[in-house]
Amino acid sequence: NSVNMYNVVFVLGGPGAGKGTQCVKIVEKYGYVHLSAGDLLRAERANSESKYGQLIDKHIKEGSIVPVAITCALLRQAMEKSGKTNFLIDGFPRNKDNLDGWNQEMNDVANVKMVLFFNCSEEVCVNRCLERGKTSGRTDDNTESLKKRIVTFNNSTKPIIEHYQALKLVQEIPAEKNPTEVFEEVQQVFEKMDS
Ligand code: UP5
Ligand code: MG
Repeated sequence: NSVNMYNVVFVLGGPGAGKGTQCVKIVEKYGYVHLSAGDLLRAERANSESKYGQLIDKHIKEGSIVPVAITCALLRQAMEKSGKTNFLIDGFPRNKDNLDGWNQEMNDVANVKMVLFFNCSEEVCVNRCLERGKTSGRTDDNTESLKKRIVTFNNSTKPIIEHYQALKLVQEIPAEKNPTEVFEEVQQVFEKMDS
């Protein structure tokens, strides 16, 4: 029987809010497995055997959202392969399609314990991504893609955060200070959670 095999913390926030940066710190201190949906999609795009490469490439450049069947399958595979039970799922679910698909596929095996929301102004988000774009090689760290990523976050992802707020699952973290200071707040949330 596999009921609630997995514990999941969703990690959300605008592009460049610091999701990935903070997840690394959480892994170091609390021993979760970090799965970035964006990283999994980029790896899938890079796999020449994949039939989804072009589709993923287009969505990433356009800042739009890949169909949930693809993303959720990548997440589930990574979860199963890890052999672990506690996961930080970074950058997912981003829209209603993601949320519905996740619930359909994962409700029986995964328990969403909390949603961390890194709250960061558009201006700071965009500046961080543009700075990173000088060296990241990411096809979406440019002004044009960033405009679209911000629109998608505001229109599609914010309602998902609100959905989880109504379920009292959201922990909102101010994300504009330096990474160490942001992590101070993150730790407070995790200490509360474990006690
Ligand atoms: N930085 C981080 N924290 C800082 C701080 N406190 N102070 C100063 N600088 C800070 O950080 C971004 C940059 O800012 C880095 O240079 C970092 O050093 C610095 P990072 O930790 O990488 O932020 P993060 O929130 O992870 O930013 P990311 O760009 O990864 O966010 P996105 O949500 O835009 O990207 P993601 O990879 O999740 O998704 C990319 C695309 O994939 C999406 O647009 C979409 O097209 C697709 N996608 C889906 O379709 N479905 C999914 O489920 C997921 C993704
Ligand atoms: Mg990231």
